[in-house]
Formats: sequence, C-alpha cells, structure tokens
Amino acid sequence: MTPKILIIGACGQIGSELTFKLRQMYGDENVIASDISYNNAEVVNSGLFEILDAQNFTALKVCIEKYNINTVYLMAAMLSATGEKFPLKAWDLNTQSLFHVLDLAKAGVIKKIFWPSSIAVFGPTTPKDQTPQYTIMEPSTVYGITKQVGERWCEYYFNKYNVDVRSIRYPGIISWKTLPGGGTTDYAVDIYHKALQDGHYDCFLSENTALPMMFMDDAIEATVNIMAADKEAIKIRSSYNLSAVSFTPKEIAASIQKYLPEFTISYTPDFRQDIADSWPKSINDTPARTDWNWDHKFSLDDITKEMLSQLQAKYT
Ligand code: AKB
Repeated sequence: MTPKILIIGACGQIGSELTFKLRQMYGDENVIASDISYNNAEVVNSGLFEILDAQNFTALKVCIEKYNINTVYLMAAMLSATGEKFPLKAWDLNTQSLFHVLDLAKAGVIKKIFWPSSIAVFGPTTPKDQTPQYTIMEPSTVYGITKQVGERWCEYYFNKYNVDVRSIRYPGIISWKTLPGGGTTDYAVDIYHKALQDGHYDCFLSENTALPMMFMDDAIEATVNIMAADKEAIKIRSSYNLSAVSFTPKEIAASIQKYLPEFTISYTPDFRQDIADSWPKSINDTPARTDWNWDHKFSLDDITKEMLSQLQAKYT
C-alpha cells in the first residue's frame, strides 16, 4: 500500500518535523499537512496544506475523501501544562479527535493510524526508575488521563475491529526547528534558547527533577519505524514505552556549560513541578527494542552540541 498520508496538527513541534520527513520519504504529493490555523509558515509553504479542526468529524471525513487518504498521523493535542489550565478543553480535543480517526478506520475509510501517547500516562504510584511497559498507571493530570484512556481505546479498536493503530509513549522531545507549547518538559528546549540569548535561564522545575527526554531526530525515527514495521511485529496495541536519555535541570545546565562556560541557571519551581514529580524519572523500553528494533542515537551531550550549533546559526 503506497501511503497517502494526512498529518493532523502538522504545525506543532513534532507534527512539523514529521511532515518534512514524510514528504522526503513518500513525496510531496502523498503527504497532506493540516492544522487548525496557519501558524507555521515553513510547513504551510512546503506542500499541500489544509485548515482542519480535528474535532470536526465531517470536515475530517471530507478532507480524507478529497485526497484518498489511507494513513493518518494524529498529532493534535493539548499538552500537560495547558491541560491543567483548560481541563475540559483538553479532554474534548484529545479524546474526540482520537475517536474520529478510530471510527474512520473501523468504517474502512482509512487503513492505518499513528497516535502518540506520553510518559504522562504514568502517575505518582508508578515505580519511578526504569518504569516498565506494564505497571501501575494512575495519571494525575488531565493530559495523562486522556492519554491513558486513549491507549485503552486504541487497544480495544484493534482487538474488536482490527484497526491498525500504532502508538508510542513520547518522553519530553527536544528540538530546534519548532518550539514546543504547553508541556512540562518544555524547559529542556527553552534552556538552550535562553543560554544563547541571555546566558542565563530561570528554570520552572527544581534542580534535581529527573525526567525522560529524547532528541527530535530519534523521536521521528521511532515514529516512522513503528509505522513501517510489519503488522505482526506490533504486539502492543495500547502504546510502547520509548526511552533515550534521562536528566535533571542541573545536568542539562552542566552539559551546556561545557560549550558555554559562562552560562548560569536559577530555579523557581511553579505548578509544573507537581506534574513533573508525578512522572517517571527513566523508562524501560525493552518491548519496543525487541519488537520493532527501536534504538536511540543521541546522548545528552550530542543533543546539547546539536541544539547550540543549530540555534546559533538560526540566531545569527
Ligand atoms: C508534556 O510535557 O506535556 C509533553 C509530554 C511529556 O507528553 N512533552
């Protein structure tokens, strides 16, 4: 099956880079980017683009039929920090959009779905170190609740209706092209911008808060690889744990200081500290590595080197 792809939420942090990668892999004519507004000029001008509200079932169906779409990447979501400010909006966006694509697949209109889950499915009662694939999951954020519920529905639609839906639990994603928005792990991107602009960063998490993180290139690689894998290889139809690096604000600051010795950091934890404290410190992703050969490439120092050089070029 030649993929004819629709990306929903293509202007966002992961959606934008996924759009560029999928266009490279499958050709511009086979990848339709969509978002609720024109808020990323690079994406909008890079190929076919549609304005699309992921919560509008009719508009979604019309778009899918217009382009004969067979594969959907549903990247639109409200993340953890914004979700705590707008709980019902987060619930509606994150769950309705998923039901829409699952139902279109159940009806045979589309054949394959990628839907991202998150480390936010875990909660304060989950074992924090090397969190296993199967463990206690009692998320305490609205975002985490929507992701956990979503995982259950993905598995249900696969078991009952043979819907080919694939998912990974993203950790915090670090990238230089597009800024993240509304997440708890966003500090690990902001810090590089501020290091170059001001030489100082005031972190909204405390110095020893360890969280699982990953460089964008690894996250994109994982996403396209799980989608390219044979159907039989995908044994987990809720969502796969995925891991790369794990570090604290103090450790990322030390990594930056290797390149910018004058850089300083201070700590003013806010409401996001509670969210971070409820999440794992590190993740065990053995099933992803076994089932579809996942492997990460970027260490913390690799990420720092790449972030600082790319952002430096962007700023100058
Ligand atoms: C967030 O911080 O909300 C996201 C996530 C870990 O899913 N980056």
